[in-house]
Amino acid sequence: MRPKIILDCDPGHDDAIALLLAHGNPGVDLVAVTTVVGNSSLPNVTRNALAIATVAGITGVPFAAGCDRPLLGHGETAPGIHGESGLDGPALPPASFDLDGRHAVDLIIDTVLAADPGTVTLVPVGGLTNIALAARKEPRIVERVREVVLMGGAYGPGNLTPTAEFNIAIDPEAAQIVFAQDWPVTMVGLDVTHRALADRAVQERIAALGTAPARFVLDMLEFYGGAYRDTQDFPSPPVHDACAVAYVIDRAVLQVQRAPIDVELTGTLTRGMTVVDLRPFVLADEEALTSCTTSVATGIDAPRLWDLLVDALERIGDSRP
Ligand code: PIR
Ligand code: CA
Repeated sequence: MRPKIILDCDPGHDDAIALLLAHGNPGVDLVAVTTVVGNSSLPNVTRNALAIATVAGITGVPFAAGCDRPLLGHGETAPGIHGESGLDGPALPPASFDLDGRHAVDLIIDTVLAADPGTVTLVPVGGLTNIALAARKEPRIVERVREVVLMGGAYGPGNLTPTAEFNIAIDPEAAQIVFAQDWPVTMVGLDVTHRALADRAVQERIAALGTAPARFVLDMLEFYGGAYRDTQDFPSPPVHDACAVAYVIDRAVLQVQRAPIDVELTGTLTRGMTVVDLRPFVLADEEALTSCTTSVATGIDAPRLWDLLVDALERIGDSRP
């Protein structure tokens, strides 16, 4: 059975690449796209999502806007990495279809309840506000969802703070709710996403496709790669969110370890940190671990990720007339 994916995103350059991968890969069925404040304001990330849909020729998939702020506090955006628009670099075409009239939380709930149990995978790649609210508003989705594969967190260094990754830190309460639900959650964190960088060889493969969507990706990588070089000293940019989608397509992309995960809410230096219990005696207790619903990615096969991305772009082709 081809997994159905709901992509909950805040595009965002790597979100855009995740969306293109989910659309272009024939092994997964993209059934809804929802947006949440994060890399930029909700209006910006929603406009960006629709622009990407236009570029890639995505039709017949509902897109809905969600929360414009976190559960608590004011949140934070990332103009230093993604620009003021949230997707600086490429020219953004106007939307070619209307948003779904529902709030993202309702679109998520309706989509999960309408599908057969165990068929819908949630792929949150921004703050977890929409997903947490969906679980609270309609708890029956928790047992119906096949699994949650989220990009966020880290057991090593963070990126927003020394200990916290952006997607978790912008709404830690929501993240704690999502990790605590009784559904399988896989955390695809910076520990692996920082090990797959879209270097020159990858960019040359994309350039060789010669299509409009491929050029759009190159324009994105040029801006985003420059920002990563200037602000974080990266030689080439990571494409965080695409790693989560790739894992739904192909388990072999990531090495994953079952482990207890919780989110720090109160630490003065550690709010938003994902605390992953990797103590050897915990991991050795196989019986206790079987009732653990959380898993963490610890390794990545980057060449496999790039093959999937190039293949998806090739299949998308020149989708616009
Ligand atoms: C990436 C992001 C936010 C801030 C920085 N510095 C880099 C976004 C990406 O879209 C990804 O989902 C996650 N948050 C990585 O932290
Ligand atoms: Ca994102």
